[in-house]
Amino acid sequence: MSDRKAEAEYVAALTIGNAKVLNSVLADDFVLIDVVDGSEVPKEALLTLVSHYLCPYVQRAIIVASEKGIDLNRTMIDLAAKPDWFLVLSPTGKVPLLRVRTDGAEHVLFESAAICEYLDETGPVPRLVPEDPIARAKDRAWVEFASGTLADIAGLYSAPDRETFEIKTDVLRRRFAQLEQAVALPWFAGERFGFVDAAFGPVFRYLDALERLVDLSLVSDLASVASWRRNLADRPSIRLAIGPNYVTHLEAFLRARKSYLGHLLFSRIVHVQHEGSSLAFLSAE
Ligand SMILES: N[C@@H](CCC(=O)N[C@@H](CS)C(=O)NCC(=O)O)C(=O)O
Repeated sequence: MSDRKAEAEYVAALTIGNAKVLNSVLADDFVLIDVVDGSEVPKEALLTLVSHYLCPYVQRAIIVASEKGIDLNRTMIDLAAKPDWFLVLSPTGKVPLLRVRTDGAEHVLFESAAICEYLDETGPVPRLVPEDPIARAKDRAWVEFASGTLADIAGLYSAPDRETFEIKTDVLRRRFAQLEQAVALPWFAGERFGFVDAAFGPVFRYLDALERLVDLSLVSDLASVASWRRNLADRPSIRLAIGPNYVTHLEAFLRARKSYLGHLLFSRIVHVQHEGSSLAFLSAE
């Protein structure tokens, strides 16, 4: 190996925090990054996650990368005005996408499950996915369960009327009761943090935001789920998977829904006329 390549690989490995993986995928013409002052930025990053700041599926990929010690570059897009380059790259029009530059070529991975598996397989050991086929199959199934839970949460905050809202609340209550039977603690599968934990971190974040706005009591009498939720909230990879304004943005997103929830929250806003201007307060109700 030439001195130049060895040095470059060393620097790139430092930057990515994962020498084993990235050394094997570096092409001869890769760009160096100054890890000390960050002054040189690569023309094309090795791993770039195309993201949206609120997306729970994006968070899964960020959590897995963080657990594996892999740095991801991020490109945020506005899902309400998707850029043309994104529509060309993404077969589904959804985030996350992972752009992987390897051997001078670029690959675009889509679907959070595929992205998480790629990061887990190419990152350093230990693997987050269990070796045992039964444990692995269970993990996959519960990750799907997490996606179903996110869909039900979306159903709840989008419910057009009280009846649908209550049906969705019951559906979610049943889902969390099922989890109570399945969770091992301290993590979903016991001592090993895995994909199911990465998938439920963002689910509980939604729940935190919803519960700050309305009293749903979805998990109040579920001791194991409550304990797991606390463990997830404290896990650095989960805490750091969101930006500083995430909570404000998420609450604004939920409040702005043209839905029963939006109506419920809006009706709790008391408008007061004061010296010709209208002031809005959240009622204590
Ligand atoms: N099954 C996909 C779901 C991803 C997903 O639903 N992403 C949402 C944002 S959280 C999205 O991009 N929505 C844009 C759209 O549907 O147009 C995955 O796991 O990656």
